[in-house]
Formats: sequence, structure tokens, C-alpha cells
Amino acid sequence: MSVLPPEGEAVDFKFEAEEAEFTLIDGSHPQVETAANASGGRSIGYLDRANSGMTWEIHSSAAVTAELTFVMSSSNFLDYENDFANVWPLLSPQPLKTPDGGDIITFTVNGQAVEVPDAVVKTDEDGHLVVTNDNPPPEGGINGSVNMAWHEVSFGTVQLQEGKNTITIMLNSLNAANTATCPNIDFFTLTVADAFLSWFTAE
Ligand SMILES: [Ca+2]
Repeated sequence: MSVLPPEGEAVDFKFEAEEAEFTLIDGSHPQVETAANASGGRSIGYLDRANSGMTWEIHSSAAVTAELTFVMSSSNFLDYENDFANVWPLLSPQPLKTPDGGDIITFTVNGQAVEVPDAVVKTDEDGHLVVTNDNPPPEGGINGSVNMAWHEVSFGTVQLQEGKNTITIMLNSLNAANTATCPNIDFFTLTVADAFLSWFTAE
């Protein structure tokens, strides 16, 4: 049996991103990756194909407003400020919007498009959280591989309904080379009061 948290008290409910249903393109984009520093030892990567993406189904015991936070890492070897030029092996900060404001992903809750945050996932442990396009990180990035450092990215508030809720992230096609990519995803949290959240399972 599920037990409700104390009345009025905000509680974080954590969901591992790798439990998603995938919309695959080219057979393996996106895919679950093993990452020693990821929650549960796994995360989602290869978010680099237009019209690929993920769906998560969450059950809520009540209609509530939730704070949604994704935990993401840069997986980006493309300089987003230079038309996504390949800068391998320099790991670069990874944005959710292009410099001209285009959305790299489409984010929906229960079929409704929700504003994508103007956030850039930084590359290193010192970066903390995110910076915005108005306050970009230093140029160049750092040597290394992906999934070096996980950062919280606030997606703001979303409206959940009683029962089943469907959350999706789908990749957009933003340039001819289809190289505008989404940061890797470890898990997400939904912070709510007066509701119990869990994975949705069919009765
Ligand atoms: Ca995970």
C-alpha cells in the first residue's frame, strides 16, 4: 500500500530515466548506457537523432502541481555557439536551446507542450547546476568523455492529473546535419505535496 506523505509537505519522488519507453531511430538512438557515477548505474545517452526520444508514465494519486527537475550531463562534442561544429575531443557545454532560441527538444506533459528551459549543461564538476545562454560558460570545454558530471536542470512546474501522466522528451531536427543533441539523462524528480507518485502500471 502507498502511504501519503504528511499533509502539505513537499516530497521528492525520484524516477530513473532509463526506465523510459524509447522511440528509436536507427535502431539504437537513444539507448541505455552504463555509468558508474549515475544513479542506479545507468543513464540514457545517444540522444542525437531527430524524432527519437522517450516516454515516461507516472501515476499520481491526485491532481497536483509538481516541480520537475532532470539530472543531466553534457554529452556534447559540438560547439553550439559555432553552428554545432565538431570540436572532438573537447567536451562542450550542452544547451537545450540554440543560440537563436530554437528548442533542441520538444517536452510534453499529457500531450501539452511545456516550455523548454533556456539552460546549458556544463561540463565539469566545478560547473554546478547550469548557466543560461545569457551567461555562457568559458569557451573550449575540457578534455574527457561524456557523463563526467551530472547537474540538476529545473524544468519548472508541471500540472499532473490524478491517475496516469505521460511525460515525453523528443529530439527536434534543427540543422541539416541533425547534430543538435540532448544532454544525457540520469533521473528526474517530481516534487509535490499532498500526492503520492509512482510508475504507472496498467491495472
Ligand atoms: Ca539512472
